[in-house]
Amino acid sequence: MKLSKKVVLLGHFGVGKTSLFRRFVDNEFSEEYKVTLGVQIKKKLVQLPDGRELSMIIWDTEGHSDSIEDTRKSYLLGSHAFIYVFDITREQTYSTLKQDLEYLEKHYTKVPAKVLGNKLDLVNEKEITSHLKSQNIPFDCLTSAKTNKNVQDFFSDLAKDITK
Ligand SMILES: Nc1nc2c(ncn2[C@@H]2O[C@H](COP(=O)(O)OP(=O)(O)OP(=O)(O)O)[C@@H](O)[C@H]2O)c(=O)[nH]1
Ligand SMILES: [Mg+2]
Repeated sequence: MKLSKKVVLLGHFGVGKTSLFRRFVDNEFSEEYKVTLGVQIKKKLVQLPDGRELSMIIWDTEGHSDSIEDTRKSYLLGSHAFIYVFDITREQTYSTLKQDLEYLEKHYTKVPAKVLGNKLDLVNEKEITSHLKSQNIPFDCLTSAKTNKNVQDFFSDLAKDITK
């Protein structure tokens, strides 16, 4: 049977959701900022280490400015994983992180949520890591959609996680 999973990119405006999506699916990047309206969906075939092939259906949603509760429920329903993206250069984009994760956990109990800090090319990795830790900001990975740093590894690990 065909293995297929829905993965949803979430997070504040301009954090790089679309850029990560384009980098992973098409290996492209643009400096130009075009706000996403609604959602765009693309499929990416991922080869798993055990030989199976996963059809990852990735939903790139429009950003939210306040709380994640503003996100349409239809984007979230039926998901197998959430990727919560924030911009490590803008504190405001992770100011609601903990409440947002609690909201997802409460309403989508069985769906894992991974937290990604993006735009790693703009900061010093050691400094930002200790800053986030000192603020108790939980994150799974730091990436740069621009340089491609950690992007492929992040999605490969996610693919393994959701097909265990
Ligand atoms: N330097 C740098 N810029 C980035 C990176 N990722 C995205 N950007 C830039 O940040 C801006 C916003 O990126 P988008 O990918 O459109 O952000 P988004 O989260 O999809 O925004 P919305 O759709 O409005 O929610 C664009 O100008 C991108 O070029 C990154 O890793 N490094
Ligand atoms: Mg977007």
